[in-house]
Amino acid sequence: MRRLAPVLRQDGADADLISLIKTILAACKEISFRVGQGALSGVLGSTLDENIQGETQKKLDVLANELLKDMILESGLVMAISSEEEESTVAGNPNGQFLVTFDPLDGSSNTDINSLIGTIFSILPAPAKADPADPSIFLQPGTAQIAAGYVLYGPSTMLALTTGKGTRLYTLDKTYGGFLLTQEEVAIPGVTAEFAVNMSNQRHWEAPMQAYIADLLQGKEGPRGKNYNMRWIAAMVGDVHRILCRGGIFAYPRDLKDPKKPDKLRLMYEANPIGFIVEQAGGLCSTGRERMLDVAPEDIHQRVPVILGAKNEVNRIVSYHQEFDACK
Ligand code: FDP
Repeated sequence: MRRLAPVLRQDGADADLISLIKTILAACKEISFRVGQGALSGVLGSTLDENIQGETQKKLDVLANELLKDMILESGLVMAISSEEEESTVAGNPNGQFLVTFDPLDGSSNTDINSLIGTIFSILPAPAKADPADPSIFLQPGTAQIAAGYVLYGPSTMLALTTGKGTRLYTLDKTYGGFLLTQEEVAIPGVTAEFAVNMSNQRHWEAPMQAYIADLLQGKEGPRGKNYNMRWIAAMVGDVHRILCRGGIFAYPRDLKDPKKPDKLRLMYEANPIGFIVEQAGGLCSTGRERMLDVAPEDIHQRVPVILGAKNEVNRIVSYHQEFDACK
């Protein structure tokens, strides 16, 4: 089985990029170890604090954030980092070539139930001669990403990674201590009969999403003429991983439950890296109205609607949005 570095070299990654990816993964291996120890590691449960998003921080969120932040900044390879758990960006080496934005622990409400969680990261180019303390250096569209990945902490610890040459899956070999290539090329089938969405929000969605899901739920007797199955892990990394492994679609659409917060997922460290991984695996990622990787970011913590996975289904959801918008 092949190790990570030779695969990255074959894909044209230079030594600094490989070194940065290995640094991120060193932090992830430590997170994986702590997660694996569960209650024995003393890091389950919540802190008394809220993060910038107003969400209660889990102890593991804080630990994962500190590990990633410290190790990435110590590498000297990055100009700045941006994290879900940090209000603003954190400056690094003014001469660093890269920026890294990450969600240290996605799906953290799953930590206390021994279920899937993961770390999502995105590597962007650092603009030349920029101020490392200026958060606007991160405001680049997803198309600018140099690499993106997630590490899934499940029964095995897995890495999905792209540098723009396809999406590859690696598995952490805990005896050797490194990630080994276990799937050379991920290909998401264009057609599916499986969807993942939080149905408890159904009544709050916009009309096109309501109409699309209503059609799926009618199954064989409805306009789609086949039965659909639903799966919901409630951690985006987990749901996306299933889609990379066996297809499907995932949506966290806009909902009107709280008009001040119509979208849930974060563009820079959730939707964009996952969108890059999904596109490189032959799928699509959209807001419903725009390709995710084309969205021009306005804020490092910006939220967006997310619809991703099987090409045909994402295209169909986009067409529901177009029809709806044309009639407005
Ligand atoms: P979490 O808040 O637990 O970190 O990142 C947001 C996320 O998880 C996604 O991973 C997941 O798909 C979604 O939120 C679940 O949120 P709801 O339970 O509010 O639907």
